[in-house]
Amino acid sequence: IDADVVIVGAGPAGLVLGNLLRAAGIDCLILERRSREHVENRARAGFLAANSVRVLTENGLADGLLTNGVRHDTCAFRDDRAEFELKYSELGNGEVHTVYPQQFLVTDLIAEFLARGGEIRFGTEVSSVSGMDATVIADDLLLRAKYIAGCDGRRGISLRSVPARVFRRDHDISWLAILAEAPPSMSAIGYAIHERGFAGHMARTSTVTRYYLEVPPGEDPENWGDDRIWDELHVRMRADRYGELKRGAIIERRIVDMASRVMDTIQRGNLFLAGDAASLISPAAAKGANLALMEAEILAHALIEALTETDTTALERYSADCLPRIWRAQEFSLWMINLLHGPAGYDDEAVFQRALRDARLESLRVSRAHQDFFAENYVGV
Ligand code: RFL
Repeated sequence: IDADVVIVGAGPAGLVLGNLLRAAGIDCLILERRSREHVENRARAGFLAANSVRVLTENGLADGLLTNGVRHDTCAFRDDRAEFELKYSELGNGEVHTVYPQQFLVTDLIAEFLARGGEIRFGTEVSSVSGMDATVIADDLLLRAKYIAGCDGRRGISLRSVPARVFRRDHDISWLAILAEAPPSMSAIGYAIHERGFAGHMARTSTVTRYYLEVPPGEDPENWGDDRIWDELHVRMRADRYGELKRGAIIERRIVDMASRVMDTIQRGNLFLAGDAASLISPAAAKGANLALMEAEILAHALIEALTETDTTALERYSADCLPRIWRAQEFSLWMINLLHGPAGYDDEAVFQRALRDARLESLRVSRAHQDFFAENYVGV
């Protein structure tokens, strides 16, 4: 045996799992194909839901987050009729987000995992995993474990070793995900619905802001120079009416396709999937990293019971525990997609869909019950 638990992937899922296992004294090894520097600089998510902050705080993983994270409690919706804000800390369950860029969290989690005596092999690519005999092949080396956690993300290898019914939906919507070296332009999360397509604004730090622009599927990000991006954001965010955008250098532009994937089981023998390997969710509701943390916590408790009390009940029902939560997040994410987008064109179907979207937005503007529903699902998992 090389380790009780081998974890494939040092993203949020694998690192939270590893830290919780180390806190219980379990011997575990993380295999990561990228370098430490690469994963510590990979900017992705930023919005941590209340449950994620609880998981991190309860397990001694929140020092950086509590010092440098920023509380976020309001979002604003704009369309050609009006702008309205929802202060979700006063709606639903009264929860808020904490904005803490994912690369900072990953950096903290790596340091803490190593401090807890864990081992990470960076630059180590796993080419196959088997849940039936609990083995991993990494860089031509065969490693044996009692359990394997597949936390290797959306394009990882682990999910291919779990025979499952796979439900996949491509929403035929793409976003250009932009990181700008510019302070946030508004205090709220901004969602702009526009006939030219959706635009979004999300604070990251006092000097970096994430923006999104809906673009045609298959678009080449290189078609979007800095000026074109800012001009398009200006139009869609209706900056003339609601306030100028603070411009700066664009430091990242990439295409993110709205897609969902759910597998009807996320375990096979002694292999368990967590995070994007277990399910893929569109970024429309910012749920991906939060689901990863939720699953990592559930899996950690189940593995600890199995390894320290030889009780495998929780492990056996791992999929059954996670899947209803995954489906709820998927459902809300699709609801957000339908709130923020409408097809272009003037045929009956396109006009009909946009009218439904406008009605949905109007209902959110005027109905307290609808706002409570939104807040509960937006910040909850
Ligand atoms: P990760 O973070 O992808 O980590 C997987 C790790 O596995 C490694 N790996 C392998 N290692 C060894 N051998 C192999 N064969 C391997 N194959 C892969 C990879 O190098 C990597 O280090 O998955 P994890 O841990 O499941 O975490 C998931 C989150 O990263 C993801 O859900 C979020 O980033 C999604 N997401 C967002 N989620 C939110 O909750 N809120 C947000 O605001 C948000 N914004 C975003 C996002 C994702 C984005 N992109 C680029 C996909 C914004 C963007 C632009």
